[in-house]
Amino acid sequence: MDLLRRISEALQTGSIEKVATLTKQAIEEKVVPRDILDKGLIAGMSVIGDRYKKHEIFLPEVLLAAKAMYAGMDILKPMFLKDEMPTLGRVVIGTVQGDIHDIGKNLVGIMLRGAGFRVIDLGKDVPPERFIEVAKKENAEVIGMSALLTTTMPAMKKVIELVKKEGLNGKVKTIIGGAPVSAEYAQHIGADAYAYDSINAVDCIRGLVQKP
Ligand code: B1M
Repeated sequence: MDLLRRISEALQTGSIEKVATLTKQAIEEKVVPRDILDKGLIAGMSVIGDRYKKHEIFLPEVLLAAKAMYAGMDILKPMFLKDEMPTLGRVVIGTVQGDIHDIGKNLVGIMLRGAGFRVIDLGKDVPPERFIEVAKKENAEVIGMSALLTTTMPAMKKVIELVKKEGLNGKVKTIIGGAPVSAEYAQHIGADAYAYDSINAVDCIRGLVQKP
C-alpha cells in the first residue's frame, strides 16, 4: 500500500514529523495497526540496517531513523494496549549489559502489555544482577532479554547462570531475542525460550507461564 511505503520512506530519511503525520493518517484510514508497524516502520528500519551495513549511511542517519521509528511507535502504542486485561504474569525485560539498542525490546514490551502481562522494563544496558534483583522483588515468572550486538550476547548467558546460582531455576523462566540471537544459541546457553519477533515473544511467554 502506498501509504505504508511512504511511512517506510519517511523513516528512512529520518523525517520524524512526517512519520508521525503519516502514521496518524494510516490510523484514520483504518489501516491495520500491525501492518503500519510491520510494513511501514519495521520495513523502513530494515532498509536502514542494510544501508548501514553497506556503509551507504552512518550512525547519525541511523539515530534519526530510530527517532522517527519512536515517533510512529508512540502513536501506535495505544492501539496495542488493553488496560482492562487481567495480568497473565509478570515479565522483567531489558536490553543486556553493553547494549543500547532498545527499539525491539520496547516493541516486545508493548505487545506483552497488550496481551495482558505486567511488564517491568529495566531499559537498556542492564547489568545481569539487576535482572535477578528485580525478578525476585517483583516475583516475576519470566525474565526477557534482548541483544542486538554479537558482542553483548554473552551477557544473556551470565543472567541465566545467575538464575541457576540464585536457586530460581524452574521458578523464573528465561527468554531471549534480538537480531543476532537464534534458537540454537538459546539452547546453547540454557535459555527456556527464543522468540524471533515481538508477537512470537507473546506466544512463547504464554507457553512459559502455563508450563508447570
Ligand atoms: Co546499531 N547495530 N549500533 N544502532 N543498529 C545494528 C544492530 C547492526 C546489525 C547494524 C549493521 O551493522 N548492519 C550492528 C550490529 C553488528 C553485530 O553485532 N553483528 C550495529 C552496530 C555495530 C552498532 C554500534 C556498535 C555502531 C557504532 O557505534 N560503531 C552501536 C552500538 C551501541 C551499543 O549498543 N553499545 C550502534 C548504535 C545504534 C544506534 C544508537 C544508532 C541505534 C539504536 C537506537 C535505539 O535502539 N534506541 C542503532 C540501530 C537503530 C541499529 C539498526 C539499524 C536497527 C535496530 C532496530 O531497532 N531494528 C541495526 C541493524 C538491524 O538490526 N538490521 C543495528 C528494529 C527492531 C524492531 O528490530 O531490534 O531486531 P530488532 O527487534 C526485533 C526482533 O529481533 C525481536 O523482536 C523485534 C521485532 O518485533 N526481539 C526480541 C528483539 N528483542 C527481543 C527480545 C525478546 C524477543 C524478541 O524476548 C525478550
